[in-house]
Amino acid sequence: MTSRRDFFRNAGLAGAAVAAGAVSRASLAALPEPVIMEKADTQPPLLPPNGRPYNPVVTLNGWTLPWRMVNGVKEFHLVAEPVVREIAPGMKAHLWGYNGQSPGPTIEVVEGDRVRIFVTNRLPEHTTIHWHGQRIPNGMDGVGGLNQKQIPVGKTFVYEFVARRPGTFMYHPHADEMTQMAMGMMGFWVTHPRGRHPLIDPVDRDFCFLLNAFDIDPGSYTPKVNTMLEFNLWTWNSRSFPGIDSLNVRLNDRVRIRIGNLTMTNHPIHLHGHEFLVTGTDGGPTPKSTRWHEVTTDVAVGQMRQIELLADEEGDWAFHCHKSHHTMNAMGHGVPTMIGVDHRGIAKTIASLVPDYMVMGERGMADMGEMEMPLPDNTLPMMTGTGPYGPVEMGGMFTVFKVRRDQKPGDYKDPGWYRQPPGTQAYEWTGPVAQPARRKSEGGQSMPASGSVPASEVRVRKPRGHSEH
Ligand SMILES: [Cu+2]
Repeated sequence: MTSRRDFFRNAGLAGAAVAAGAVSRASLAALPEPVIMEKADTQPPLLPPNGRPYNPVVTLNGWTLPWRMVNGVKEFHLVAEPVVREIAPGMKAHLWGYNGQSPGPTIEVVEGDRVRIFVTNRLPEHTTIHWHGQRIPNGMDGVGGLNQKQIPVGKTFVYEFVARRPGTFMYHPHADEMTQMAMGMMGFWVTHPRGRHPLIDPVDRDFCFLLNAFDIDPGSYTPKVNTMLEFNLWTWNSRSFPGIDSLNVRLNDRVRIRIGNLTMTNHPIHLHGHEFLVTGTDGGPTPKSTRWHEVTTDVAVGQMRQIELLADEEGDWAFHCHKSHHTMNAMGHGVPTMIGVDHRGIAKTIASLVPDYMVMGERGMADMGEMEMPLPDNTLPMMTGTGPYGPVEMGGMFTVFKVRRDQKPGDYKDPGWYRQPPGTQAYEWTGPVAQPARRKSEGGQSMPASGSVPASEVRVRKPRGHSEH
C-alpha cells in the first residue's frame, strides 16, 4: 500500500513542475497512485529524481508522467478516462485522454530501463495501448484481439518491457481505434540514450508534441468520430493557435523538436528564420550521411520526425504547418470565394432575414482576422491571434519560435514580443510609384495570340431570380 506522501517521496517530484498543476487521486492498492494534470499549460521539464540521468524534454502544452522506482523497475500509472481539454482560451472540448488531459502525459525513460505501466480503464468501453515504434515482446504490443484481450471497463492491465532502443515514440489505443483516437487518446514517449550515442547529440532544449485533429461543430463540445478528412480543428497536442504555447529558447541554443502525427493527413511542418536537420524518425536516429538542411519537413500519417537546429537568429519566428487550411480554425470551409463579387445589393436583403448576416471575403479573407463577428458559444474564430503589429490571421497548427539573447538557460517562460532593432523592419515606400509596363498581347513568344481575344465576362447570379452582369 502506497500512501500519497510515500508516492511523492519515492517519485521525488522535483520542483513545483508537476506538483503545481497535478492532483493525486486516492489509492488503488499496490498500484502507483495516478497523477492527474489539471492544466493545459506547458509544464517545465521533469528532472529525473532517480534512475539513469538524462536531459528531459518539454512537452508543448503538456507534461511528463512521474514514476516510482520499485526494485529497479520504473512504474507508471496511466488512467484512460473522459477529460475536458481547453483547445484554446474560449473553447473546451469533451475528449478522452489519460490522467486528466488529452494527449496523455509524456513518458520519458532511458535506453535499457525496465518499465512497468499500469493502465486503468475508466472509459465507457474497452481499450488497449500500443507502444508505437518500440521493440517489445509481442504480447506487449497492445493490438486488442491480436496480442491481448482488450482491457474491460473498470479494469487495470499491466504492460512490462525493456526500452531497448533510444528514440522518439508515441502511444495510442489499438481498440476501437477510430473512435478512441478521434476522441484524443494518444501520448508521447521518449527513450533517452544511455550515455553518449554516436547519432544523438546533446541539446540545450528538447521539445515534443503530437499533431492531432478534431471535428467539433461550432457551439458543441464532442468530436464527431466518423469524420475522415473534413476536420475543422487542427491541433498540436490538442491545442489550436492562439492556444499553443510558444517555444522559447536562448540565442545560440541547440534545439531539438520531436513531432508525431496521429491525424489522417500529412503535415509539412515549417520553421522560419533557420534551417534544421531531420535527425530521427520513429525508426531511431538517422545516419549522419542521410541528413540535409531543410526549412520544411513533411510528417506523414503515423510518422515521427525529430528535427535539430542552432537557434542563432534572434526574433519571433513563425513555426507552423504549411497547409494553409491547417492554420485556420472552424468555419474555414464551406465559405464560398467571394473575391471581386460585389454583393452590396443583397447584403441588405439577407440582413432583413438573418440579423447577424455579414458580407464575407469581397476583398480576400483578411477582414476575418480582425472582425468582431458574432460566434456561437464554445468555438474559435477562423483566423485569429494578435501580435505586436496587429492581427496574425492564423489558427490551428501555428505558434511562434522565440529566440532571445537574454533568455536564461533552463528558462521556458514566454519572453513577450520581440523588439526589432530600429531600421530592420519592412517599411512603407512613400515615393512615386510608376505604373508597371503590361504586355499588350496574350501568349508571348511561344504561343502568340492569333487575332484579338475578347475580354472574358463572368455572370453572377443573385437571389430573387434576377441576374446582373
Ligand atoms: Cu497540416
